[in-house]
Amino acid sequence: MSQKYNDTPQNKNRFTITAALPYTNGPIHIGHLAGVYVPADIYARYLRLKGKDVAFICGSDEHGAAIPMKAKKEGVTPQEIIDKYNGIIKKSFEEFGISFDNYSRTSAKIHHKTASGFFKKMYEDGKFIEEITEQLYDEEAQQFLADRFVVGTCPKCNHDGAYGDQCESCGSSLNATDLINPKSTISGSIPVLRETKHWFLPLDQYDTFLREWIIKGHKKDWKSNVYGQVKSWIDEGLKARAVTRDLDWGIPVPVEGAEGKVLYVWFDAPIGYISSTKEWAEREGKDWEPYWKDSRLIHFIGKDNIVFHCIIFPAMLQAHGDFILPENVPANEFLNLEGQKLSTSKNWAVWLHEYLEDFPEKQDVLRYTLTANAPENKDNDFTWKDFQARNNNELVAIFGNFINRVIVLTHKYYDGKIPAPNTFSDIDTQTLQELKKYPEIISNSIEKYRFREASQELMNVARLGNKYLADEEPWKVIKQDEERVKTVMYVALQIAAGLAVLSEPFLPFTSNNLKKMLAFGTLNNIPAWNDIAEKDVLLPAEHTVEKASLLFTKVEDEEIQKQLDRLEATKKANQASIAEENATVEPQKDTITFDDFSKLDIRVGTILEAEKMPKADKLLVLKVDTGLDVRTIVSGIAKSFTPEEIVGKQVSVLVNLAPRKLRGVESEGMILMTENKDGKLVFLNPDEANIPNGKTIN
Ligand code: B3M
Ligand code: ZN
Repeated sequence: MSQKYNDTPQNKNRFTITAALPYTNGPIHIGHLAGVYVPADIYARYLRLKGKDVAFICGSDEHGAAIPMKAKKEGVTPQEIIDKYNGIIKKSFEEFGISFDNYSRTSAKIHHKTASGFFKKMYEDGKFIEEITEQLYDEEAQQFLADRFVVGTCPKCNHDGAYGDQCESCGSSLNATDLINPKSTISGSIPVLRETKHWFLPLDQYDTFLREWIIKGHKKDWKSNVYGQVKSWIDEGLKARAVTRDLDWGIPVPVEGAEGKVLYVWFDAPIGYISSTKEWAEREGKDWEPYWKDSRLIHFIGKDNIVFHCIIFPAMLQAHGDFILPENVPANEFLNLEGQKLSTSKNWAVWLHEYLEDFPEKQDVLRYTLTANAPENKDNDFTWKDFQARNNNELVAIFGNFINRVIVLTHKYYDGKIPAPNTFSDIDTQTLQELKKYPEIISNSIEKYRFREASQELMNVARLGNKYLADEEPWKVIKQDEERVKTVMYVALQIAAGLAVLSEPFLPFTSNNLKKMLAFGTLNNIPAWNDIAEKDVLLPAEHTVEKASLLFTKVEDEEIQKQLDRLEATKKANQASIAEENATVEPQKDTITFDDFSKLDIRVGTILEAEKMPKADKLLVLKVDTGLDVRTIVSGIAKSFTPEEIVGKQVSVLVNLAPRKLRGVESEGMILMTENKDGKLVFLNPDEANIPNGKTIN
């Protein structure tokens, strides 16, 4: 049966842009900025310049298990934690020019009320399943375990550190009871199962809706990384998810018989977008409702949040019934730092508040570097060398250099007063025509969420100006033909004005400085985005510009070295602590010759069958296709794997080990294994490399 849904607003000019609400359990780093906030800000600023009606919404995510955990670690109250990090995060956003219309907090009254109301409506409309189920319970800590309170092996990808609600390695959303070998992160103990009542969102009932909306609908224009993930989750089959938790930190479940229970953080957090919109509208004397009922809703997030924004929140919105669905969710991949995954716990990050201590006034340089190198379609790497190169070779040498030459010469020749042009040459006309194309070129990229491309097109505007000056050489021509120079400087100044406007979404501080230098404030008609294509004159003759000041300054090698040294020190500190952890590593065995080694015949094989050895709790009897034959191998892995989960797996097999009888079954080889941190066995398998059975390993 087809289901009605609403993702096509009447009003095409109203936009509700949300950026993921950061957890207030730590400050934010370049990965957050690159993945979510800079692209969202470019988009919002751009739309405002195009005259659209924009609500750019964010706020702190102050619930969830991570907050009380952090509080415990620091020996303070959860309230102190959220106040501290909300302050730091909010300040970082302001300092980097992220132009939210509103930055709220999920601890705000208005949010508690909105989220409670949302739950209540769904509850009253019978959208939840109320069920007593067995959940993981930590007997030592006397607490139910979900989300970050429990880790274990991901049932989908085998990653060891999966959390009770999500595996950060493969992105799957999980129920805590799905985890293999769960362990409490509070006490380290193995949880038991205990009964408790919860409210579940039956996601399986939204299968048809999600298929129609995302798969049959027009969502093929979503980024392929987003669409692909979502489609495969839907195809795998969705399960009901508990939207309440046994926890004392969060929004109380607003129904009777729910004492001691709160809303699951991923239930309340996205509703935070609505609460934040309400808070903003109230302050501005506006009506919030059109922004959630007749508006183009765009969610900017990182890839680990895709399932929540493309499946769970839309299912909630659909169940609630009053609201519009997102038009797009342009999630980014992850940013690495100098080749390694950013990590808060390993302090492998560039923290925004620290960056500004070393590079005050260079907010735009970071914004630009992160945009030019954004992890749009694949994970990407931030390196300090690239940062230096982007600054010195592009911002200083192209953008800054062009503007500086224009302003300095305008003062040198005309005391800052723009000269009236004479007849335009072909080059002049072509150059001015070229400039006119850029608003559309840049718009096209931004509207497709291709911010890297857009930032390069912006730089091409500066390149256009630079090339024009280099070709026309006003500093030489001035000696022979003063009249010609007037025209050249006039044309160059039009390009400078274009740059001032077009750079605003990307480089807001620079754009502002440049507008001041060009004395935009004293113009009768301040150029707008569309004017660059539509008007012949952006800066009229006789208009006086201010004195030149440098828009960008060089980043020296020593400054970069300082950052690299700092990271090197972090690496050393991390290695030292790993060495400590691994102090029990077995010593190396005696040296063997190559001939000794080459006696081992190790091959790739596939496990065809597996069953438990009767009356032996450690042993599995396997049938393995070695490429040479199908043989029986007895393996002591029953504690780490069930027979079902290993059938079909490719493994490394030592095939020429002398056969040996184990409990009466002859074993004709050995599967190579190792142990992970938690003592679980893992295969040394060629994993997904799709190698033919029988290939030798050497
Ligand atoms: N706080 C998760 C994150 O920072 C989460 C986003 C909420 S958006 C509604 O990854
Ligand atoms: Zn996983």
